[in-house]
Amino acid sequence: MSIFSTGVNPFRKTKVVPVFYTISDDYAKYAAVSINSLMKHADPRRYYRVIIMYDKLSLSNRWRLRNMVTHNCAIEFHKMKFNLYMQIIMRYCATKTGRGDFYSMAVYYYRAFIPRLFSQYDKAIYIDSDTILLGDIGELYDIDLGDKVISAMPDLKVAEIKIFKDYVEKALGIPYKEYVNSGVILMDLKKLRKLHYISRMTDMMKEYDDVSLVAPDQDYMNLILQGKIKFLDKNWNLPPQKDLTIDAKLIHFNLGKKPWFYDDVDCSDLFWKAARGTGFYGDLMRGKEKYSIDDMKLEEAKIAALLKKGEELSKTKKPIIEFKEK
Ligand SMILES: [Mn+2]
Repeated sequence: MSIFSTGVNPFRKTKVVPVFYTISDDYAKYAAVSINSLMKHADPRRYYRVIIMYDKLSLSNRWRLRNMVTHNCAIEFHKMKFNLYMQIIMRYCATKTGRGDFYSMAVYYYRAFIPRLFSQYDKAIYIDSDTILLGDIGELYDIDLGDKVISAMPDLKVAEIKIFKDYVEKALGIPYKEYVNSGVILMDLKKLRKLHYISRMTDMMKEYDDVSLVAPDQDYMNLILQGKIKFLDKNWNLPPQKDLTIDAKLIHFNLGKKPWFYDDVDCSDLFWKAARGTGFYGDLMRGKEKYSIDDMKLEEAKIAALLKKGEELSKTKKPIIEFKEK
């Protein structure tokens, strides 16, 4: 328990809902907005634990995040330790180009450590920082996984973009409707521990070290857990849109224009509303003002590079990655 941990005694409440975020300094402000929206929709009868996994997070960012604590929502920090698994991940990321720069790439893998590092929990939620809650996350936690290991939503970008669809089906050998997005995950940690999830992932990273995938962390998750995933209701991982129904629970600003940089993004009003009172509002405004044409071009180039990579890799006759059940 660090000095940043706080909140009421969890034993007085019947249900503790652990929610994990994985960030570095550049994403602290977006995570703060998501956490604020989570707290705004929290059920006063429940107790929540937001656990932030990080490697590089300044003291000032930790203080500002920690100050958001409420009577039934604790904020805790977990600094990633350098171990054998991390070593494999860092080495892997160092030689790849992809979804971000080197450090933010390693951050994508932290979620895979949750089962192993948090043995006190049998069930947990992971959510991306580019999200906004419109409903009580406790309801997501209550979903019964049955005999499945995780619950996640089939990836809409894959269904929508033909290159990604071909990539998933041909290069990974997964029917596109079964390929899920790793931005919102309900995890059965007991079952993931039994599967030795993190070792399976790092084993594959070692074996396929010479292949540069489109979304390696998410691809490996899908390969390892294929057939073990309960498909999550779409309301828990919705793309930004104009007409939201009463059932909308979570907006995910996935792989597209981010509301913190652009004006013409659906649901950006919800984002800025949730940004108020986080202690990061000024930072977010300044970030938006500073966002330049060059930044825009860089972002577009990154997406173009992903598409190009997907196109190249889907030319294969048989899947380039194969997961062997042990
Ligand atoms: Mn995301």
